[in-house]
Amino acid sequence: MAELVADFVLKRLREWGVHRVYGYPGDGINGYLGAFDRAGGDPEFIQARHEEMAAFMACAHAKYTGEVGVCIATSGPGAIHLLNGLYDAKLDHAPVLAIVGQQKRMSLGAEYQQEVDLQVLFKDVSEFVQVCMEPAQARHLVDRAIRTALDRKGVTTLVFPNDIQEEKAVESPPREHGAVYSSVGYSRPRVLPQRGDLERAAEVLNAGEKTAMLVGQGALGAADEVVETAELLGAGVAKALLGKAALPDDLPFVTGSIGLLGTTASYELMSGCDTLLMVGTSFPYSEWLPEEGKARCVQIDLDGRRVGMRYPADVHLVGDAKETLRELNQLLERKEDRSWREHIESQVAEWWRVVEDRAMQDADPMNPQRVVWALNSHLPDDVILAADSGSSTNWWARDLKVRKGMLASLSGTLATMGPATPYAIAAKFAYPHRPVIAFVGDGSFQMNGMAELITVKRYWERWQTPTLVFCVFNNQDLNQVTWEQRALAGDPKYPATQWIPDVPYHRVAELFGLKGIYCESKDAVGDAWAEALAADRPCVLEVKVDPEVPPLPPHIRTEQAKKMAKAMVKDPERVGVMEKSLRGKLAEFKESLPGRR
Ligand SMILES: Cc1ncc(C[n+]2csc(CCOP(=O)(O)OP(=O)(O)O)c2C)c(N)n1
Ligand SMILES: [Mg+2]
Repeated sequence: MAELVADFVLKRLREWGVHRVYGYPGDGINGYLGAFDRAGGDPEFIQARHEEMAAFMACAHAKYTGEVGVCIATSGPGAIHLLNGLYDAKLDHAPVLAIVGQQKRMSLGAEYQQEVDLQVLFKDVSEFVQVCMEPAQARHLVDRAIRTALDRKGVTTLVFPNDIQEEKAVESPPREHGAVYSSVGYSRPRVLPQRGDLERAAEVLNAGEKTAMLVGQGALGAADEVVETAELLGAGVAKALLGKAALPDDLPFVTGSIGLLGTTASYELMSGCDTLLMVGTSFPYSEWLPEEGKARCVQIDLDGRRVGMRYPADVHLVGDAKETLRELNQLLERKEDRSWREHIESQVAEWWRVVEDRAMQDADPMNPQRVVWALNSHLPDDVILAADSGSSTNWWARDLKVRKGMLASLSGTLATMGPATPYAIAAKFAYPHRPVIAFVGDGSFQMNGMAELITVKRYWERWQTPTLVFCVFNNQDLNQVTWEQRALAGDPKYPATQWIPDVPYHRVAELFGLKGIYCESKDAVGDAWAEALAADRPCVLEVKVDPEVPPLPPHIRTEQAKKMAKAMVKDPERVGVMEKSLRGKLAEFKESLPGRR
């Protein structure tokens, strides 16, 4: 059979190094389904349960590998389902290509069945969106879409009416006016600031006496350089969530996460510093950065649009984190007075004591912090971690000690529910020999995670090692929001919106032929982790945890404490919450609890 447009597109993807496309079928992409069959598994169509999950998987592929992730969905409803996953990629700057079907060209504009104006719909999420109306267009559209996704670190979308997918392919356009000849290939440039700007940055940093560094996902792969900078400046280093794996947590000057989900050490670092060096991060919450005017600031970002956006910078450096730090380090003088550094290191040591202390406190039936703390001594060297959005993200961010060589990601900016399960699956496809662990709330697991276990059931036996653990935090609550209601709105927990039904998640896993482990005992949770990680198949480790343990921010503002106190008057869980809050050494809460002044 003559090669069709869909065959040609898949061949072109292969030439771009794309070997896997996450998707869900529909007649809007019939032409592609046949082409995947003819492509003999390269690229391979990986069937998710839902298009949004396919988009999360493509996004996770991009986040964990740095390559472009690709997903495909049918016209109308399938395309619409992709969007949340694509926005996750857009907001976290992950290169993803979405291929979507559309009705036949001759029906467009006729309010035809499943006809949605996809170019308009995908315009906001995409750096580049085009409809392929003619076979000769396919070549440059694929090249342009992938190159744009990689270069802009964002989403691109190609819409293919279903009849064009089955037209005869045109490898090389006719040699005539209007023809376009594009090629496969992209080389990431070496981006460096001007010498004079590096010198200005060095002046600021050398003059600082108490330097704080904040690193984000832009610093992934630049650990050696970040460590050298921190050593020279006597600085402490905090990490934005997407930069969790940028530096190991066993370094004594790494203060860990920052912000609401952050550590007390990061809070100290930011509130006490006189100089701030931001590297590859657009951490959004300015209230966790130094007060305006309190610190001089140097910011390094690869994208010039994002420099000077979060904290007023004195020197705005546009450049690659690794390369720029290398140059900068040569201009830095080693800070002889190490007292600030020693202060930060003592804060870090104190923080880890607090974490352990909080994790050891009793709760009913189990303290979720204990679950995470116990994992630290079982974390395999080359593990890949994923987190969802919920209260367990707090523990994932604060309590988990990543080491060199590990990878970690989540929906950092969109903070959507639902990504952990598909992220973990995509991690396993990208690195089938590495262990993968996902932290998932019961709300998220009900929302979509459970269904994706069916995807795991389908594929797991092909992975070189079966180690894939979904740790499901069963608290029968949409807990993160319950706490936000209390602390931000001053409202009590409202069971009609917050409570969720109990489901035996470990048994669901067993029904699907996977392993299920249930644990509600703090003394057994270490062994449960060991068993899950040693299992001969993917595993759901269901942990029954207490929703009344507060996901404490590192610093409680008076306003929040007052709201909490107001919420507590009518809260159905007030007794437990108050008791556990006090146990958590929540002095600030204690001061304003009802009955106290
Ligand atoms: C798609 C989506 N819907 C709603 C929210 C708001 N939200 C954030 S966390 C959360 C609760 C998640 O509950 P669960 O997964 O059970 O985790 P928990 O907080 O209980 O640990 C909700 C509803 C969101 N971030 N994304
Ligand atoms: Mg929950």
